[in-house]
Amino acid sequence: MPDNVMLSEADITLPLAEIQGDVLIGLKKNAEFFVFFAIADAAKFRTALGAIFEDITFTDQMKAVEEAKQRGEPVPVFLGLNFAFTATGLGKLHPGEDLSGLDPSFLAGAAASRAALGDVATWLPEYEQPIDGVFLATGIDLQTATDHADAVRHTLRHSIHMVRAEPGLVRTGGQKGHEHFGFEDGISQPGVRGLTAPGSGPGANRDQGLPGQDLIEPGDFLLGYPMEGGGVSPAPRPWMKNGSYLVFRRLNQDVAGFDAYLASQAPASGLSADQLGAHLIGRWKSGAPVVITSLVDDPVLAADPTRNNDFEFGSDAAHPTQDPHQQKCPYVAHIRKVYPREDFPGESEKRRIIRAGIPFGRDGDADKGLLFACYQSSIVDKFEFLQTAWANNPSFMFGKTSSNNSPITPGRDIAIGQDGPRTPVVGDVPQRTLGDAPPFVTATGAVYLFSPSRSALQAIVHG
Ligand code: N7H
Repeated sequence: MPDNVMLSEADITLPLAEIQGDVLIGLKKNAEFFVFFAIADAAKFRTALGAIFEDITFTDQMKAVEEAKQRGEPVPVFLGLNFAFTATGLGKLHPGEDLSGLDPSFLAGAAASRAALGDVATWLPEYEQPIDGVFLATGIDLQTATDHADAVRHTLRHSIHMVRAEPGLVRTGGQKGHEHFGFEDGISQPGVRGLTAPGSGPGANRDQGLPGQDLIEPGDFLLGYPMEGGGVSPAPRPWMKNGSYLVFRRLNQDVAGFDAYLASQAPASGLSADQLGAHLIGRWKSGAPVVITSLVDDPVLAADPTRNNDFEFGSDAAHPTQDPHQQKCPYVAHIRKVYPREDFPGESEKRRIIRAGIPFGRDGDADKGLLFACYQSSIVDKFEFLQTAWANNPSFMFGKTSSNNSPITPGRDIAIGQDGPRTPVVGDVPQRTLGDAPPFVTATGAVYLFSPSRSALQAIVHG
């Protein structure tokens, strides 16, 4: 999350100590283990959870860490720990409780959505096994995170079977913060009303945090709160309030294939391979948005949080960045597909997720990619909608034209789109349809989980 998560005490409306630390702010990690497990003995699990309860990280702690960073103080070294459970896990921990009313895709489990999402790759065998929960254990480096995860596993050892441990690690060699294709990640996250400080000072937009960072209702991420567009996110039982759904996807990245595609399609696109890569993602590798700087990278802009997210694509005539005919950023660009901003006013805001992933694998490894993680109040209406209705849909964004009035059919998202041919369309006049790209990102495992509040975790401990 951008560096402006600081509020005066009077502004705080969310019970931050109730919300697990990864949900809204993220555990701010260099290394993170996702340790998936099956619960072998629920009674022993309650006892073990009680024994490590004080180690679980909540949002008030993460906010204190953020504030220390903003004051320029050294960030205290801390070990992040969060828990989340699948529907089967909640069933074991809340025997007899009616879970109906929870998100249908959560209840069905991630495997049930594979065909609808267009997933074709084989999952690692562990993800075909029953999984009841995950703990996230973070640290300042891989060794610290490993020791931390081992200590938690030791505490839980008589109550769980470990199914799979996924080590995530930020990249090294000057690539910290960049995902494996080489692009800076984690720049744009939604602001959250009740947590993110609204813009202040003359001319500041009080509906944004940092410039361009729209403040979104908390109910889009947490159960039991008002949502964008009206209504309250359903928390069918009182203990579900302040919880959030966690979508985990182990996404392999074919970096060589992605680079080869850019090199092969550059001539037809009228751009260099670097420019084409930036146009298909929507940002340069530095993070600078192409709608602001279309043909040359601007690392100074990229590094400035007051400017690197301050853009719109479409209909907001008052905004200096306008691009109705994809002269600067194609409609197929990953960030324009999954967050079309003012291309789709009113709807874009309802589809926000909070991303909390981390790369896995090292640069030379064949098996590498992103441990994609995102939080939301509805898996159906957020992650699954983004993947199927927008990223996988070649016609989205709908109804757009070139400046000579010919319709634009953008194509599937080149980063994550699947479920059919991917022939991205770039440029205005002439529009250029590029060659079919195989999916460079494939899911080799996925789990849908629920991240409970502090009270809900306490209730698990007390049975
Ligand atoms: Fe994406 N990439 O490098 O290609 N993503 N993403 N993502 N993504 C973003 O602005 C990437 C994935 C979103 O607010 C950036 O923080 C890769 C899934 C959303 O303007 C980059 C993978 C989904 C945003 C990447 C991947 C999303 C976003 C720009 C998989 C949801 C914010 C950095 C391996 C279905 C858009 C930034 C905004 C940004 C990449 C997965 C969604 C560089 C490699 C599965 C909502």
